[in-house]
Amino acid sequence: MSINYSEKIPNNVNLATDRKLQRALEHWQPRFLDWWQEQGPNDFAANDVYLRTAVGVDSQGWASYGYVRMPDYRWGIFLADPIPERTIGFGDHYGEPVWQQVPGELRSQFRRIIVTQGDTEPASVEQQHLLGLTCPSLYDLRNLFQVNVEEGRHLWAMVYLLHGYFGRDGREEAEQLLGRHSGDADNPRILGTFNEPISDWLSFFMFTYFTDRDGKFQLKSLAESGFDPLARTCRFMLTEEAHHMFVGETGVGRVIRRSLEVMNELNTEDPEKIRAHGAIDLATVQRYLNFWFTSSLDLFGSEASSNAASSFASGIKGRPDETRYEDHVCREATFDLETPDGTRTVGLRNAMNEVMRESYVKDCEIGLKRWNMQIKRAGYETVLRLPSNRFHRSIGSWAGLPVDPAGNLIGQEEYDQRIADWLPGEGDRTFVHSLMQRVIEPGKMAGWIAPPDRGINKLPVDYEYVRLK
Ligand code: BYC
Repeated sequence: MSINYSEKIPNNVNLATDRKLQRALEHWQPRFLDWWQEQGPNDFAANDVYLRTAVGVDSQGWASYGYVRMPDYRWGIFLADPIPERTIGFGDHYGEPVWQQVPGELRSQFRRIIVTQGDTEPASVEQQHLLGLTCPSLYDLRNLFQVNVEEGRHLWAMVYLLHGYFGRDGREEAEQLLGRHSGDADNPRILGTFNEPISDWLSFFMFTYFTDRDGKFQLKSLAESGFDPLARTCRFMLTEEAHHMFVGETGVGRVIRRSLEVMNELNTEDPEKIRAHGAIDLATVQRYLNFWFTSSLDLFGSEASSNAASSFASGIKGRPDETRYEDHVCREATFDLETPDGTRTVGLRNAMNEVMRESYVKDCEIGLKRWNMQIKRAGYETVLRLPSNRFHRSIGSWAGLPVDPAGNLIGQEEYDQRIADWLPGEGDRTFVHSLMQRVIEPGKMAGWIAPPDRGINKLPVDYEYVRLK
């Protein structure tokens, strides 16, 4: 289905044929733009940015590139093409035709999940609100803005579903998506990680590596949904999401490469000397990694969850890549959970959050292997590690317990003494912030990060990706 760009809201859902929905969304559009102006990267509203915009929903050639001022970006509603005669792939309704409307009895559960998904999108734009002011290069500045405008579009994707399928309740929820704010003491975003500040670029790269990857897994599981418009929306969002994780993986990789260059140059592994030379030592990289990885683990919810069981049973949310499993009903199967009180056997349906978390952890390891290879090739023995999924948790049975990164339960006193070795502390943040000086000459990089291997869309690295003048 092609995208119609002649309408106020670009779309491939035949919006013009549903006047009521079109009016409701056109009413929401100026509110979105007001929110973007207040909470988005507004210092750059007048600048041309080299951005990609979706022009189709095929995996091949789906985007076009060109200079756009961000407030003029064509945020729209794009669903992947329907799969003919698609059936529900899991749970109690396995094999039945997918739903084109939300079944009445599942309305509030679907709404809750769509609102939770929708809430993360503007939250991340709010978290990154000021990062543009300290960009390490024009290339990175452009990538930040690309991520921001696409998170804005993902908000549109969820708002379309709320307006189109949930009546007045949906419209009210869509308003509230612009009313909650990341880190707001009175009206925060729903999930923990999305209230954490992202005020430096190392955090941004960790966030796009680890937290956007939670997005990948949650979207994959919703792409399995029995509610077909949700499944199709998420399938297309995944196409855009891949670049966000690329920004994270290459961003962290470039920070490491620069540290290794400085280590070689000075012939030292001493963090103080590396810092004094303006690069980020690997121990600090590990602490930032520990923070964002564990915070992102919380985003999967509790290990044993009746919500997860009921979402799976009723066809709302499957497992990522559901087809790779043999049993799609999972009525009898069980799962052994390691809890602080020992092994606990629960029904597999109740353990779906943990099943997803396990797949997520495996996927996280891929980038670590690449980063560690870089370190090894440079001749160093340091190995970056994902901490245990029991460490530094705020959700689930390990929440709030004094566990070390290897997963051992230790005394609270020892934990408090050693936590500064494991998570970024005040000193780390002050140091990392001190490096965040803006570099805007095309092709130049801040001293704490190596240049990327290549530019965007086959352009050179020194292309003027953002016109600041
Ligand atoms: N923080 O039974 P439980 C993305 C709540 S990222 C705070 O343990 P359940 C993106 C939970 O909501 C992907 N609260 O788990 C990335 C529930 O509250 P209610 C986002 C939490 O229900 C980067 C209660 O605890 N998408 O797209 O299975 C940039 C009991 O929950 C947290 C989704 O998450 C937490 N970490 O929930 C931009 C998909 N964890 O309802 C974008 C939609 C749990 O009792 N969400 N709670 O008040 C879901 O599928 C599910 O709601 C959860 C797990 C994955 C969150």
